[in-house]
Amino acid sequence: MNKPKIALIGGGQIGGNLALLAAQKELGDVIIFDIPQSEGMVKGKALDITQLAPHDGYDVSISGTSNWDDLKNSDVFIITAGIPRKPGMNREDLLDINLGIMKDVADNVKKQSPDSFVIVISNPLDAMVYAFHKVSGFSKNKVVGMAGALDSGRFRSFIAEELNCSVQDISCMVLGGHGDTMVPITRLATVGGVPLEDLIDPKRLEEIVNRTRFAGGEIVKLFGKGSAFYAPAQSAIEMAESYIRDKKRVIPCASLCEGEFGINGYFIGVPSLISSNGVERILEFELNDREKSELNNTLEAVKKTVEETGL
Ligand code: A3D
Repeated sequence: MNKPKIALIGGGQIGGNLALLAAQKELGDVIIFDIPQSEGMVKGKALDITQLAPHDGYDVSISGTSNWDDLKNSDVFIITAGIPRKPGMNREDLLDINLGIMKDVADNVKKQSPDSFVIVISNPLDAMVYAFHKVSGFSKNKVVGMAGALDSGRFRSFIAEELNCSVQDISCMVLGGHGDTMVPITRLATVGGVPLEDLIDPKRLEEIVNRTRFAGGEIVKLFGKGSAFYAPAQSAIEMAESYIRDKKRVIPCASLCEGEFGINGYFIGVPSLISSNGVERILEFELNDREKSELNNTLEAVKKTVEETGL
């Protein structure tokens, strides 16, 4: 049986880590693609990860290329092509450059692998995943954006730190757009089944929510150049694994809503079940008035960026 073929579009900080994590999980054979000027860099990363295999024991092939033909019949694409933020920039500042790149990538993915499952990571995320879907014409279950998985993971890690308990026992979701308007649903968060709101007082919880909203920027500021890459890579790998291994994980992802949560025609972070069919369904639930108003606010922010794409 053939191994799944995983194509990573963009072999920078996140792309390199995606390659390593995909190999270590033996999700499939990995090809890292980048622009011709960076072909040596992705071929070098592929060799380096190949030479890690004797120590770790994975049996997959890893290669680098700048030739789209090498990506023919790939099963999964994870797209990080574009530029990341610099200190002082917000994600929307990346729109013009990354939109041009995304349109080109969507055309090529469609040409090489029209049946693939596509995970978009490039920012501004909600507009980039929208653009990929529009340009490629892929069915909605085959295109998804990675953001909620990362934002929820960040929220979980801050709660674990606050309560000095295992992050494994913290369950929570962050919905909405991947920006400062994201919506951590504190009402439904639990720690080993115990409601989070019974464990942390409202004022402190609000501080943790705010830190979650600006967690990406906190890292950008510390780095001084570029944005987070370890946790974003692992978040996307969880989504790819759920598709490749039909795990049916429920992960907050930017999925195309067609009526769910009263949202129509936009990709936005909602709880999404990922199986071998792709985004098989969105799990809808009743929101309270505050959550509805926050989701509406984040939707307006997403709409504004999407409108700027002109698509
Ligand atoms: P970086 O290390 O700069 O890698 C981007 C790579 O894309 C570089 O190697 C470029 O050469 C390559 N590239 C540029 N144009 C093309 C093209 N046309 N085809 C193929 N490759 C190309 O950035 P990074 O890996 O740190 O971040 C990548 C993207 O992810 C950025 O847009 C970030 O803002 C975004 N990001 C998103 C999240 C989310 O949670 C959604 C988190 C962190 C970063």
